[in-house]
Amino acid sequence: MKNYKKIILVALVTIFTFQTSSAQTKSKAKKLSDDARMEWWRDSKFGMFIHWGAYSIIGGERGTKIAGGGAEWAMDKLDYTIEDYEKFPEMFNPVLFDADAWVSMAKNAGMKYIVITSKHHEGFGLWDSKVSDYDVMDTSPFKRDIIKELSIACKKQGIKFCFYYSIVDWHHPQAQGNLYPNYNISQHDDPSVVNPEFPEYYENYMKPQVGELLKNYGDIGVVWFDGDWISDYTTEMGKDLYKYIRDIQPNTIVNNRVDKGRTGMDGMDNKPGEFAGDFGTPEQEIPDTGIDSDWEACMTMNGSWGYKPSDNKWKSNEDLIQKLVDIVSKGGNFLLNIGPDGFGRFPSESIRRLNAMGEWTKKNGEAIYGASASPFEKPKWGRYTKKDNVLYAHVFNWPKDGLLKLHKSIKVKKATLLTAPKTKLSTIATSREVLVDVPMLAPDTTVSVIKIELAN
Ligand code: FHN
Repeated sequence: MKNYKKIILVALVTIFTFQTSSAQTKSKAKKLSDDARMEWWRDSKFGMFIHWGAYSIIGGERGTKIAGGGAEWAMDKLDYTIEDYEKFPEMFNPVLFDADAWVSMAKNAGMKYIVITSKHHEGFGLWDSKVSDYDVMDTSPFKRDIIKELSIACKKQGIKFCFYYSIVDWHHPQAQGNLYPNYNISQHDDPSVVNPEFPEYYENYMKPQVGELLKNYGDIGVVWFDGDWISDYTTEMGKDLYKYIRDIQPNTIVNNRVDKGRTGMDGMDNKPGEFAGDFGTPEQEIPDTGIDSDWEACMTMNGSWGYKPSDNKWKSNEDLIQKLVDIVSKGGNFLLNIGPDGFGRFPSESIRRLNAMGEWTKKNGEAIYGASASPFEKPKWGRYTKKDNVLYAHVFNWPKDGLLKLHKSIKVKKATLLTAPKTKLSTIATSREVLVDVPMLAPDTTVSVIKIELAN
């Protein structure tokens, strides 16, 4: 009997130890230098943003009304009361969700990381939160931890898993919940429109939720905050949060919206002073020139982050590929969005674009991944990227006369088409430019890449 008790005790201790060490891991990873920590992200260049939540059921429509802009703002734009809106999380049951399929679509497109909205402004969480019942496990019939499934699928397929978290919370009574619905974006910067209880939401809800996401789902590549613009949120909170995250996972990268360094909705920090955050976040825009710090442009494929079937303004494949090249030539990363529907499906228009980008990146990835910004101003015909002693000319407008004009200071050792390395292209240096003799027809109808090995 004594032995029997001992066996049970040992078994219980073992189970408990295993559970706490596997589920509640505080990373034991060695703290890397900032450059080493940022390396994978700087080299990756291309990631997938996923906006998914209860708003994905709504699709931006209510009766005859269609929400202007992003459909993930349905709660606000379509004037739902909190009580009415709660019905959507209560029916969120995306039975077609397949984490492995999502991750392989990102991977095939050439994306190296995925950032999913763990909680958007609506306040509904896609993971099993112990801090709240307003999540997929407690409120929804789905009862599958989406963050867990996606983080496992990412790990399996070698894609970095990252999460977005909204500071804004229209559902929580200590955040915007008690001001809602008479609270709109124009008031977000107004210091008189704050919830005096917001510090309690920050300390007892938001911070612990971010902690759960960092402790229970393995290595987190990036923590991507949003909603920093509300005046309830302070720079002291931002700095505290950044430290809290790095204490749990020392090598995680955090976007600049963790703090208050940007003016309004500007992408880059531009206020005087020191602010936490590792990279800037231009949204729906690409800066005109390179920027001397880390940045990532996030963008939608149509005009909405969340699923919105009425929005048919899809960017073309060519436009998206050229945007990727433009961003890389200016030293940035491209975070391209998908808004899956309420069943868990990617819109077919998005899948087509992912496939086209995959075809291009498979052939031309050498000129993208790990490449640095162009050392030259952008040429009329396209963009340059650079890697060690190699310059890549990304040609958007193929020269009609078969002569590509390179910057005059370029000293060419060898020029080839990236996709046909055996075809050597001849070059002639004149006093005004270097001419490359290229085939009359563009090898790629979107962007053709010429690889130029530089003479020392
Ligand atoms: O309001 C959000 C919006 O819905 C979306 O999530 C984007 C993505 O960067 N961020 C906010 C606006 O800046």
